[in-house]
Amino acid sequence: MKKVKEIIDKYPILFYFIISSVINATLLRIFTVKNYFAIRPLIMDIGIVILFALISFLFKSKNRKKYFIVVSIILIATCIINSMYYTYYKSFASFTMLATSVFVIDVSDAVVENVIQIKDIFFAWQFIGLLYLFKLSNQKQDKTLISKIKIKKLLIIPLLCFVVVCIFSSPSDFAKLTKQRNKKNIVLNFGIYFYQINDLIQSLKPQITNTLGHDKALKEVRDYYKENDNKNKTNEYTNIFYGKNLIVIHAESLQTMTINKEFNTKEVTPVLNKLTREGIYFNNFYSQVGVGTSSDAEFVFSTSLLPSSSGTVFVNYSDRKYKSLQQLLKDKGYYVASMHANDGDFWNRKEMHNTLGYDKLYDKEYYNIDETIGLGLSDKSFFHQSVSLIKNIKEEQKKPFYVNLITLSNHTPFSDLDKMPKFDTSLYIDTNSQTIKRDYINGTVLGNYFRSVHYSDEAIGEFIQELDDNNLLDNTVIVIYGDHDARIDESYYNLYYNYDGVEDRILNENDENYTEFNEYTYELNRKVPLIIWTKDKQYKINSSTPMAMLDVLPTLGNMFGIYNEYQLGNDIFNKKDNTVVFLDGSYLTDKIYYNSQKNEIYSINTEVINENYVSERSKYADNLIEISNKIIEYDLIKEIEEER
Ligand code: GP9
Ligand code: MN
Repeated sequence: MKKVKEIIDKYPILFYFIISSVINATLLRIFTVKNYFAIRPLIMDIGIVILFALISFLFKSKNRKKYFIVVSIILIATCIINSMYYTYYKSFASFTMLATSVFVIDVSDAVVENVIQIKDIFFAWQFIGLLYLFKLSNQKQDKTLISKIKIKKLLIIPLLCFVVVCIFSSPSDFAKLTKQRNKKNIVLNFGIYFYQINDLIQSLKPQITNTLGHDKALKEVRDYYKENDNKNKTNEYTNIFYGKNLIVIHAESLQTMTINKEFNTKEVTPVLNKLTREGIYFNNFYSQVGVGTSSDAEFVFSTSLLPSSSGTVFVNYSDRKYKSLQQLLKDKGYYVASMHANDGDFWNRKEMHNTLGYDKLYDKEYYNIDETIGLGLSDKSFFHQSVSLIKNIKEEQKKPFYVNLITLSNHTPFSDLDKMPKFDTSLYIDTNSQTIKRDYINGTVLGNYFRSVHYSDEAIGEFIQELDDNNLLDNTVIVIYGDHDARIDESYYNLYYNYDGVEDRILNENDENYTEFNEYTYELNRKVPLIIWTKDKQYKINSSTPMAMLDVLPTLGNMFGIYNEYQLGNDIFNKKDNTVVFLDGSYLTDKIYYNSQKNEIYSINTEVINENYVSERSKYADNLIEISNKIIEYDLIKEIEEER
């Protein structure tokens, strides 16, 4: 203790720097991955911070101050950025995402409200303390220098920390370090500072690695497609929509939990509910998006490949060759257009829609922005103006068309509610003498979300009606998918599921009617609807098979008589035991949800599964992600096509 006190007295700034940096790193883990008492990342944090502190002695004493200021700013920024990033993406920031972050900043107006929280700013306390110590030390100038020999000796401390962490880590923990998708896992095991340093090293590696890497990748991808050729597999849905027009609605942030949901006997989505009853409805459908959110959803839908694990395909890999739904229908003689009333450069759509094979992108320039909601033109006005555009396409092109419409109004933070119809999510309790009104979720983010979805549903209803009025519904198939979940914080769901209106309190696990809503149920609740509907025929099919965005092109393609030999998904009507693979290697089947970051299983039903079941599917998930990344990174579709 005496020795420690001596060190504190002699090097107060150094000591403060170490302690405060470790506290911030711990807080970051508590705020994000919530591992409160993990020893391993703590030792790693200590090791790294001591190493940084020792480096300060390489500077002359007058420069040491500047050194601490710069390093502290970097470490604090690491915590603040990652804390905010986690709130929105439930993942950690990466240098490879720098290009993508421009678009995240673009939607910042919408995001700020939900993302920046007091806790993020809180990390800056470290800096204030540092400045205060500097002020004190100005009075008694700190001129202490340590000899280089002593520094070398002191290096044993961080070294020892690293050795201890290594001893208590498994080989697989290290194997994960080179893969960008294991972010949570790396922070859980090694702490935030190590994560960010590792991320920097990984992102500095050249994008196109050596020839050997390329050749290996090409062989693996070729072999994969040889083993997974489903070309001649047909089923009762083959060609049912052959030659018909296709209108796809990319519904912003639409989650399945809104379907068939009622508040005070009023349906949230009466239009969609009707479509799900009449058409082909997939009620267990998941979007697979990374940081490219909307654009990733579009990419997976169009190509049946997964989003890239490093960067965003729309932004970083728009120059690659892809086989897409757009291209395949164009080959069949379709006119293919996309419509979105936002800036055409957003998510690099102008370029990427061209790459995907769209004939034309009707962006903001083509619309009269006469009513705005949230990010831009309201869905109702957007759909209304789009009907005229579709009508023109039909008249001018004189061929079948595929039109893709990307909505905007239901984007977080679900603002401008006054421009939407009223939708009351309060609770009314009837007692003998009176009716008591409870606010319940009304006015919360979740309540606002339901109201915003109600508006979107109404907009879709008006759109379909207008299409019908203009004879655009005959011989046309409508596909609607939610692009990703609405990213509503878990805390709102507890109120939603466990509110007792009579007693005006939230139930807890000791209460009889308590519904457990944990991180796994949250993940499963992120599912989005997929509806295929045509006025021409009522199919009345309701599928509960686990299905992913990856499976849309194979499934829909079969109905339209097209096949993508580079698809990684499955025609869901040929595959009953489907596995939904998420970008971090987690997956879902009809029996389990497997969390790859925590290596934990959440049972979906009571069926007992063996270890083989888990390991086989883990291998399948890892392989699928690898194959997809290699195709994109090395531009392998182009190469394989050229060989033919
Ligand atoms: C922007 C819109 C929203 O044009 O598609 O994108 P998101 O923030 O959902 O990725
Ligand atoms: Mn979106």
